[in-house]
Amino acid sequence: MGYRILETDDIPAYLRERGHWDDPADPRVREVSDGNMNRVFLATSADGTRSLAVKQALPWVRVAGPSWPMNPDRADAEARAYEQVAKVAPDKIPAVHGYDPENYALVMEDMSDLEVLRTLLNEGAPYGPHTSARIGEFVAQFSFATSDFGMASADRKALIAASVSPELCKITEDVVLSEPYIEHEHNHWHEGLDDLAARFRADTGLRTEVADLRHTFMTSAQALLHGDLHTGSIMVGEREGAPVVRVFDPEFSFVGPIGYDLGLYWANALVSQERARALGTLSDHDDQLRLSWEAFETEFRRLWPTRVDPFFDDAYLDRFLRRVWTESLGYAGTEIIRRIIGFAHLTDLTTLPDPVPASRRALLLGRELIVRRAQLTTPEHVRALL
Ligand code: SR1
Ligand code: MG
Repeated sequence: MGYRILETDDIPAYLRERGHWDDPADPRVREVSDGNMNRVFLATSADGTRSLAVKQALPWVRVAGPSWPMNPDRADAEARAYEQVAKVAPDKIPAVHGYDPENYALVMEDMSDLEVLRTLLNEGAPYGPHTSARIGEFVAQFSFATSDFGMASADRKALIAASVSPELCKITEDVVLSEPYIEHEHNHWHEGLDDLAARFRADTGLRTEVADLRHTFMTSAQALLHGDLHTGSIMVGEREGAPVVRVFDPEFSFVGPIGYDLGLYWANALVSQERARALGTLSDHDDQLRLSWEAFETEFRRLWPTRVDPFFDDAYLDRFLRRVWTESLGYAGTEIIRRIIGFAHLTDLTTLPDPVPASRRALLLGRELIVRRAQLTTPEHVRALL
């Protein structure tokens, strides 16, 4: 039949065709698309006991429309990432019931009983003790398993080849890792930031550091990444009295530098902290970088003895983790900056009564993280910057 773009009314028949719905009554369907790229529908039985999510990649960037075409095969990358995570951290992603490569559509667990982490934080909620630790573990488990420490060399080469994702990587290379530092039509910012935006574009030292991070992003095939691990890609809540943390939306997945995943999480946590500071609602924000890094490092070290290639010795592990830490800081800086003077801004800041003071602080922090990443060797050093 070929690729067809699903509308709300198509979902009941689609779910039946794909063998996901055999109740006599059709589900009720509503579109809940929220991210920049795709459409998401929730299909629920009349009595509310059964519910599924259908996510489809459109042949364009959803928020831009057909004027920004985008290959829908990014859904293949998402399905592949879920498949890999399911082997090592199934408790940290939604259950995937099926992938339809012809229509670039995933049928997944409905997580609407959980909340998007960014939404909760924006409402003033604290992180609590579990969220950042689970995220650090997630990155460690996923990245170790898909690195040369967790996979045999030939299998890794096959994974790298299968996971090449030129269009989505190009988005990141452009909107995160170059456009904010040049004149570009995608860039926009609050007029109160005119001077800083101009200063960043003229800052050749900053630009060279971003070029270094960009080149690392393009060439460092450390592990399969989520690729867009911001707080809008994380859901949190409680089920049967236990905390639940689920990472979703890995469509930007490819084999790249592990620090890109940690860095995106840190950037979004730091921006959220600036929001809380502006509103006087600071709680446990200050500790999230440390909690996620310590959980990442602890889990990576726990997995280290299982490595497939013992030539990588313990001293190399220390060196490797140091590199991941430093690159994570740099990527955190680039993510903060692009979210304020580039494309795709964050509601954390845009919904503040006056976004300018918090945005200025965040921009300057982002710059420090990039240019001083080699000197900032502990979470305490980063805390001191704040
Ligand atoms: C054109 S897409 C802009 C951003 O949305 C996604 O969530 C990624 O963060 C991307 O950079
Ligand atoms: Mg997304």
